[in-house]
This record gives sequence, C-alpha cells and structure tokens, in this order.
Amino acid sequence: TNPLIDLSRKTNGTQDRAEFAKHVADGLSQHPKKLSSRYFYDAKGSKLFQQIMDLPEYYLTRAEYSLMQRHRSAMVRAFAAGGFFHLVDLGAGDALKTKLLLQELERQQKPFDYVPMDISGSAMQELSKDLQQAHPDLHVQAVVAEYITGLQWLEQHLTERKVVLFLGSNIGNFEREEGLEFISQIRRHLQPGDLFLLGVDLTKDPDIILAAYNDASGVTAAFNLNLLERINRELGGNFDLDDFKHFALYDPQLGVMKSFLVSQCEQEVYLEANQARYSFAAWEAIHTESSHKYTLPQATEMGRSAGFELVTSYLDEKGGFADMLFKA
Ligand code: AVJ
Repeated sequence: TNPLIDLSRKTNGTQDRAEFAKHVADGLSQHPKKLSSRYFYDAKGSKLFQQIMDLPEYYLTRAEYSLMQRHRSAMVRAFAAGGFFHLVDLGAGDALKTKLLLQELERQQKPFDYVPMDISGSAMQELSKDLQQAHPDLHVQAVVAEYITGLQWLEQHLTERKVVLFLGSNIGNFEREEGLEFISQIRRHLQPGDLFLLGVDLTKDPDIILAAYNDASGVTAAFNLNLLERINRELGGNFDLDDFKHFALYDPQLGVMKSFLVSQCEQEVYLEANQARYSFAAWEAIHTESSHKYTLPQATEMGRSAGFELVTSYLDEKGGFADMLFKA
C-alpha cells in the first residue's frame, strides 16, 4: 500500500470556502432557489449518509451489495479476461461493495492492483489502512481527488488496462444530460478494451423510492438539513433549522426523486461570508438534490451515446438495481 496521492485543493481551505460562499450566494439569489447536493458531504454529512445506508427504507446499498454477492464470480472473470488490470473505484468511500470484488479477485488469483479515488481524504486514509490489514499482498494506490482530476491522473499515470467502477447510483445525482457528459468524460479517459461498471438504481414502485428518501426515523431529513448547518458553521450563516423542513417527492414520469428544504415562514437569513441577506417567502423551497432513476434501456442508451458498448447487466434478485458492464 502506497501513501495517498492528494490532488484535492483542501490545503487551500480559503479557496474552498470562497467557492462554497459563491455557490450559496448564487443559489439563494435565484428563483427557484437551489443548492447542490455536492455540499452534503462534510464530516457530519458523511456520517449521516452512513446511517442512511443502514435504514430499512434505503434499499439501494443492500440491493447493490447482494447483487455483487450474486454476480461477483462472473464479474471477476469478465474483468480479468484480458490479463492484468488497474481496478479504479470512483467515489470509493468505505468500499463496502468493492471489498466483495477484492475478495473474489484474490480467491480466483487474478492479477490486478486497486486504485480507490474519493474526495474525502479521511475516507481514503481509513480505507488504505483497512486494506493493508485485510489484504496485505494487495497493491493499493488511493487518490484523493474530485472525479475529473482523478480521471486525468489515471490517464497519465496508469499504463495497463483499466476497469473503472462507478457504483452506488452516484450517477443519479447528475441531471440526465450532465450524467451523459460525465460518462462521456470517463470514456474519453479510457482506451478501447477498457471496462466500465456503472451502478444504477432502476425505476420501480414509486412508493418504495419515495420512502427511501423520506424515512420514518428522519435521518434523511437531518442529512438534508445538515446543508444549512454546514452553511452556518463554515460561512457564518444564521439559519434557524427549526424554520425549515425536509420535503421529498418522486416524479414517476421523469423518474426523478427530488428533495427540498422548505422555509416554514417568511424570513431573512444573514451570511457573514458574503455580508449579505437572503429572503425567503413563507413556504418558499430550496431544491437540494435530485436522484435520477433509470430504466435498463435508458441507461444502455446513455452508455452507447457516451461511446461504450454494453457487455452485460447484472441485476439484484428483485430486479430493482443494476450494475451495467460497458466496454470502451
Ligand atoms: C449517494 C447519490 C447515491 O441519491 O440515493 C441518499 C444520496 N440522498 N439519500 C442517493 C442520498 C438522500 C444517494 N447517492
């Protein structure tokens, strides 16, 4: 296991803060108001997301985990058919699902190394340490970077065939066009013969989807509201969290889950970082997240339009989640 490669600009905290302040200023000055789900994942938000993954209503993580258990032997054979490869894990996090693949790769004695990438330095630190214990013979090179920086790095530094994982339905947070553009960028950083495994949450009973983002215990509400807490903490905001509520809805025609923070009264909020006030009408909402669901044909078409060819789709037993294997 090598030391981390840190390509994040975390060292320059003031620039990060300025960027966040500008994002909030723009988003709260617009009508309708919006903030990006990118900013959910500070230390507290990352903890809350871990709790979300354990919720009875949040089926996504369990579905993809059981899909992996079900199909990992076939996946590993498909990955390793061309000999040695770099296994690149975009947004690896705690790599809970990827670990199933790592075990299987070692069981089948396939030659590969592992390159987890994530924007969270602490997550990559912990994962490296953890893998050193569990897989002492595995060569691990963790990279701390945003997606695009990470992709540029891998194109310049990894010389062998690549298998890129983008799991967990993280693609869902992109608008459909942006999602296609992102997959196209991945394709442009790969060579013919490289592989790409895309995790997608499929359209299903709208009640099941809605419940996953509107859980009874209120963890998702806390996760959403943490965005305002983060603004208070990092930008000197004075949001009163009791004056806002989490609201979630699913549009079964567009296949999109949307989350909002709704102002329950007319109010003004002050931000020290911008020395500015933002006003809310009673019941005015901030759009904070979209989670897009795909049909298999839609996701196949997105891969094709990005320049990939579908090899196969691995489904969980309920048919609600897919890991789709594409070839560059
Ligand atoms: C991490 C983007 C896959 O959209 O399902 C979970 C984030 N938001 N509950 C998702 C999330 C609210 C999650 N992704």
